[in-house]
Amino acid sequence: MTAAFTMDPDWLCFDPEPSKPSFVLPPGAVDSHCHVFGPGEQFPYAPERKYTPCDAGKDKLFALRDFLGFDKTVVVQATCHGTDNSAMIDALRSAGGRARGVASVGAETPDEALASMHAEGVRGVRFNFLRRLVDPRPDEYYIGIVARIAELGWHVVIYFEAADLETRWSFFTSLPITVVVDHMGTPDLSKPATGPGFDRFVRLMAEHPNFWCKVTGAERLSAAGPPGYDDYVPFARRVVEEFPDRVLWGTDWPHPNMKTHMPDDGKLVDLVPRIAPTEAARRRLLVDNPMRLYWGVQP
Ligand code: 0GY
Repeated sequence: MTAAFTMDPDWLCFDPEPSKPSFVLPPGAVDSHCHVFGPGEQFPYAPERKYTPCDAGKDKLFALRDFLGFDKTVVVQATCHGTDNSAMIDALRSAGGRARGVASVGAETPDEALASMHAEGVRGVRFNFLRRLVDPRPDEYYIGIVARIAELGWHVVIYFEAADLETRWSFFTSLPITVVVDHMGTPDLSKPATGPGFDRFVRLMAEHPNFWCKVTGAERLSAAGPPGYDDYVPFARRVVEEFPDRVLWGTDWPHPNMKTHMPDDGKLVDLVPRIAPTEAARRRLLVDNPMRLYWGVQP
């Protein structure tokens, strides 16, 4: 018998009818941060999850990809599925080579499973440090996993609260592989983009060339809100300008844990020319960089 799941009472489901973006994405554009949720009856949510979402399966993800004008997607394992990567892998299998994956694995995940995920298109693991999403583990736990995935040439994606950067600095910077930071390290957008808080994050990127940044998360970081998300723009633009070869962008669909509004994904795409004002910068952000990191293709 399959499990039935009821989404959290305050859960906001993704926008079923986003607008067509005014900005036309370049050919070969990659949505480098999105997820699949279930459907729960086919891919049950993990018992240890911290939230139960609305189902948002691969068919809806691929329909959005085509509607917005993306060519490819990077599907990031969501915490509601724990370390059972089946829904994400199923999406990769259905994408005909047009998707790559970032998995969630544990110390108990055997090497054979990692190798098999590699064959399916997984190229990294995500470590989530947000207490509202996962229970914390000691640094050694992550270090052991990194040693194993390094052999596959994978990278690690880290998601953390800006307030934790100082205390985790030496751990993060000791990681001997490529590290991709989600949502610009979650800066406080009410502060200046050139102030000490965000300067610390920019210094992390500047001093550690193995660090990459997803200039994502407008909808979850912004206090200004839709449609312009004006407070997000200077932060993302700064990172794109300073590190043009180490930035990625994605929709973050289906936007887990949005409590105040659900973004229109078309309007999110329209942010791209504001954070990457030149065609060359947009090509790196949307095509060249993800193709290098996820498909091993040099521009
Ligand atoms: C995001 C952000 C969130 C959730 C997850 O895996 C997840 O559950 O990533 C969040 O709640 O901030 O990047 O999708």
